[in-house]
Amino acid sequence: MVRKPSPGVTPGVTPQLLHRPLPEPPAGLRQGPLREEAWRSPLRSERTAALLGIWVGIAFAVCFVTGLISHLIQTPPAWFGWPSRPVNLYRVTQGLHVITGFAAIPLLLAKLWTVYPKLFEWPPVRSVLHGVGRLSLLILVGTTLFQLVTGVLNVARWYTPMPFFFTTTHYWTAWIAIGAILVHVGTKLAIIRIGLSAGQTQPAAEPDADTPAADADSPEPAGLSRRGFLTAVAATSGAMALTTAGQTVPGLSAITVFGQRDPGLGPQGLPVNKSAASAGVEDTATDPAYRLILAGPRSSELTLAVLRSLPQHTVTLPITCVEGWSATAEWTGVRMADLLDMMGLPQDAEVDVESLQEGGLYRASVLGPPHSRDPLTLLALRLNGEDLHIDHGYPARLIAPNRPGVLQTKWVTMVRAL
Ligand SMILES: Nc1nc2c(c(=O)[nH]1)N[C@H]1C(S)=C(S)[C@@H](COP(=O)(O)O)O[C@H]1N2
Ligand SMILES: [Mo]
Repeated sequence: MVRKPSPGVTPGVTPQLLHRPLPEPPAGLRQGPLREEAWRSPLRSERTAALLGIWVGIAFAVCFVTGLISHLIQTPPAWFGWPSRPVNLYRVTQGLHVITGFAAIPLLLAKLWTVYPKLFEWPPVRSVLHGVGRLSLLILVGTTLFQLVTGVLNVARWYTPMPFFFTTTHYWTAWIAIGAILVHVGTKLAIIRIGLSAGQTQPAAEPDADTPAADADSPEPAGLSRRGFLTAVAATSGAMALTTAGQTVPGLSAITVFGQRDPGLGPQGLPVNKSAASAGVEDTATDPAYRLILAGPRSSELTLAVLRSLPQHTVTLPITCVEGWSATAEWTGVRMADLLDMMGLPQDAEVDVESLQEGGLYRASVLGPPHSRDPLTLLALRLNGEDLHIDHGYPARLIAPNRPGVLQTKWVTMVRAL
């Protein structure tokens, strides 16, 4: 569509250049997939594309928001606060993140299948503007596929194909992807509206009926109907969601295929991501010389025996890994608020909780309000009625409500005022 210039305004040179039709390439090139009649599957209707687009768009929106929440919790800017209750909130947001991500895979693939003949559009480039539009689709397709592939690789803990730091890359690519999605939806609004109304204008949209189908662009196919196709895609997506959810939704673990952890499997009935051996803390964690160092206005060093003699509290809290698995357990230990008291710190102090681990991204975590003062936040010594297994952080680990697993520091040896 060429816009009429408003009176008195000379249209700029640039818009003219952008819209000017380019010469058609030689017709002899119109071979194979570029032939006029090469793509005729009536399943690829505008309505199918619009509906799949809406579904995959919803999945990506949920993924984006929940991913952003997880990112903000882990690297909180000054304006951001995350509550310590409800204790399962992060479990829900991060569970949704991973489940909708997996559910989006068949949706995105189906969507790409319905539109990929457009790759072979003729002429390939009609104008400069058309060319830019086509290039922008590369960004859309590239980033959305990239997010799903890297997300799955991270859940599978397979880092070989990712020669970059997953977390940062996945985060920034999400912004590009969501931007590309918004631009795409903006440019397609008119087509989406037509595609969606096409199905509503004709009442007899029964796929098996003899009457021609509702879509304007092509007749109902003899084989798989459009409704059948959409049902199959939705069912596949639902199956992906259900077989992923078992790592966090109790009762679904029997049908888990894509979850990497079974919430009930592992020492003391709880999965382990980082073992004591891989963290290099087997010797220091079992050393009788172990001390918990409290470094604040009042500093002290506590032996394990002293820690055990302090008032003990038992809480039921989940470990919720950013990778989507979660499992609830019963933890017993010393309240962090009591330790802050001993250190001479106010209830809303911010502290660094450091482990015996010498390197590694998750060797320490910052604990601030409201989690630091929450009575459910413990330096746990026991798990499900036994001393902590060494892989769960013996002799002492942090457990706080509504907090990502990466911030539940194991093998804690120091609480330091910040
Ligand atoms: N010191 C230390 N603590 C750590 C980690 C780590 O790598 N080092 N990993 C964290 C991650 S990613 C998770 S999900 C939880 C898992 O706790 P669990 O092994 O007891 O289930 O521990 C957290 N605590
Ligand atoms: Mo984790």
